[in-house]
Amino acid sequence: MLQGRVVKGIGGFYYVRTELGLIECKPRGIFRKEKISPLVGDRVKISLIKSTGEQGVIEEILPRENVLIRPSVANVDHCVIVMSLDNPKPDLLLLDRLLVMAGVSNLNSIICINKMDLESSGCSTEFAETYVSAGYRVVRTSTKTGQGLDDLKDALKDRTSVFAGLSGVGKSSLLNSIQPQLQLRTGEISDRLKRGRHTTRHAELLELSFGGMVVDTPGFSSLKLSALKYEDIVNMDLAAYFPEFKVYSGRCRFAGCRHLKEPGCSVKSAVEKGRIASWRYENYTEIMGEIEESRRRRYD
Ligand SMILES: Nc1nc2c(ncn2[C@@H]2O[C@H](COP(=O)(O)OP(=O)(O)O)[C@@H](O)[C@H]2O)c(=O)[nH]1
Ligand SMILES: [Mg+2]
Ligand SMILES: [Zn+2]
Repeated sequence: MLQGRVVKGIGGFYYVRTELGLIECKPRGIFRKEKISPLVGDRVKISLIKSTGEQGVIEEILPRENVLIRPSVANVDHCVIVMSLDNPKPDLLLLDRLLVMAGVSNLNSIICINKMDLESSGCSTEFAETYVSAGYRVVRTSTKTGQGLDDLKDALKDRTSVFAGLSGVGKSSLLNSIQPQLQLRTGEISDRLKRGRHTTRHAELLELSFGGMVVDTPGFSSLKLSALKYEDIVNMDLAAYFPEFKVYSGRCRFAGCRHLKEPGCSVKSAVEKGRIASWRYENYTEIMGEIEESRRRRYD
């Protein structure tokens, strides 16, 4: 049997990239009976239909490493969270929220600070260093000057990537810059308009010429993962998604310290001493509140 990867699905057909090229497939009937459908990104085993040799049947879906709901795609290696220095200004709460969401799902994140050509004060340095020392890969790019595009390519190479970030930060422009053939539309408010018209957007995996795949819906700002919900994070565990808290959290006076109002909290004193960036801590408390709020809504 031939192995391949589903790169798109249209009207009940799935297009599977194999060593023999792109093959149009139908899923086996058993999948429908069991209410399982293949997803873009699935690794599958297919058999060829002898009469044509160009069509196939999906016989087996290999176990999924993860599944994103929005966009609907399986087996993503990492999430590229894009923000811009200006137009729009960085939304650090959104960034930290996305980092938590991705972390909870065992999805790596890289942070891309775009529109570096708009930098005047060197303000991106402190910002970048904070995330680098927390253990994230940070690339700084500009589609106008070409800065950092090789770094970004290097981060995308041989992986399956999904882009996230506010509309207007330059996600489509970045993809076009590293692969001009993509010709994605840029500078539009079309994401919202499209959604308003209820146009169904099927995710598609685009192949990068230098190796790697990227999900073609670079227009959403929230990640949704099927297996886990935001409110499933146990309060205490949220700190695990703020890697730079770790060296301090073991030294809090109370085991199970949530680093909020507890006395003798080492995380809080690290914030006071400037060893943890204050916005990271503020976002931690904000996200903690959001988790509690959504849990309350669920159980009330
Ligand atoms: N100054 C500057 N503008 C950029 C850069 N990258 C993208 N833009 C502009 O930002 C706007 C939004 O870009 P787009 O790629 O559509 O953003 P998306 O909504 O995240 O896909 C467009 O007008 C782009 O020309 C950059 O590096 N520097
Ligand atoms: Mg776009
Ligand atoms: Zn503490």
